[in-house]
Amino acid sequence: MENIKKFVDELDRDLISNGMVFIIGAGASVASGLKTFRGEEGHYKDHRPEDLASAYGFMRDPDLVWEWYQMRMRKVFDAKPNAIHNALVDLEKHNLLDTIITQNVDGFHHRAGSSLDKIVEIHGTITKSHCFDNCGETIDYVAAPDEVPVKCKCGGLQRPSVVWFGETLNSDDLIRSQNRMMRDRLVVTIGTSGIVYPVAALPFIAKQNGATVIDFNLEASSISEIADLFVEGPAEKTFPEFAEYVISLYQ
Ligand code: BV8
Ligand code: ZN
Repeated sequence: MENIKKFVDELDRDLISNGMVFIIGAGASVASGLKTFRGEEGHYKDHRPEDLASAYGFMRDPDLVWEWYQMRMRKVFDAKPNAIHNALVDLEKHNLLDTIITQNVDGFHHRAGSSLDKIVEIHGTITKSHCFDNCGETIDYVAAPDEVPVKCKCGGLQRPSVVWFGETLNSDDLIRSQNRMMRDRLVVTIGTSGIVYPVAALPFIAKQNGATVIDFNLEASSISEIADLFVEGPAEKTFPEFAEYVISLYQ
């Protein structure tokens, strides 16, 4: 904690009062009981990402893919946001949060109380599905579907409203995120391995543009190597301490 306090004390105060930008990865939901993608316990342990999180994999085996999402939806709806999500809500309440760019599809930020207009679900959400053949039919879920694959009214199949590998991200989301990777910003990454593009490029763009980057992660990654401060440890412990200290200085 001392390293965090010293770093924050020496920061240009505008960086925080301008509103911080957060880039969130699967590690931020571990404390809620969700798995990461690439850890030893990770989702991708038994399958390649392309087999599960891709349109090709879905077309080849919609049952396998829907069973995977059904299992994840059950965990998401049974789980709840954790201290990281709650600390972000506090920072927003103190006008110290500009944007949450989350790669997570669990919807925890909104459930914790973050305002929708502050959240960019840049890889979509597991709480919705839409027609694989784009007939326009969509479904909002409050629980995991009992029957999978989920059939669509048009006779086709529904698919989870997430961004799969090989699919482009929503361009507005991407432009909005890239526009914040600027010198007048403090960019904070929490629990992401920095492997999946184009989101993985954001912290590097931030550094190139003169922004300040803090990385919260259990272990070093390509992001921690370029970060101005790397806070090693479980972010559900370290990040709330950071948020509390920042709020104590700026409230
Ligand atoms: C695209 C939604 C244009 C679905 C996901 C070769 C080189 C470069 C890029 C590519 C390439 N080949 C293909 C690509 C592009 C590809 C890509 O980046 N592949 C990677 C694997 C190399 N990207 C795409 O396809 C993207 N689209 O580029 O379109 C295009 C089109 C065609 C062809 C080429 C390009 C779309 C990417 C989006 C994919 N969808 N998810 C779903 O969730 O089911 S990605 C998936 O990974 C999740 O969204 C996840 O959030 C995301 C990133 O992973 P992380 O969040 O970082 O999670 P991870 O498990 O990796 O790491 C967890 C971290 O937490 C670890 O560092 C761990 O140490 C830490 N941690 C754990 N516990 C804690 C903790 N930290 C703190 N506290 C703890 N307690
Ligand atoms: Zn349909």
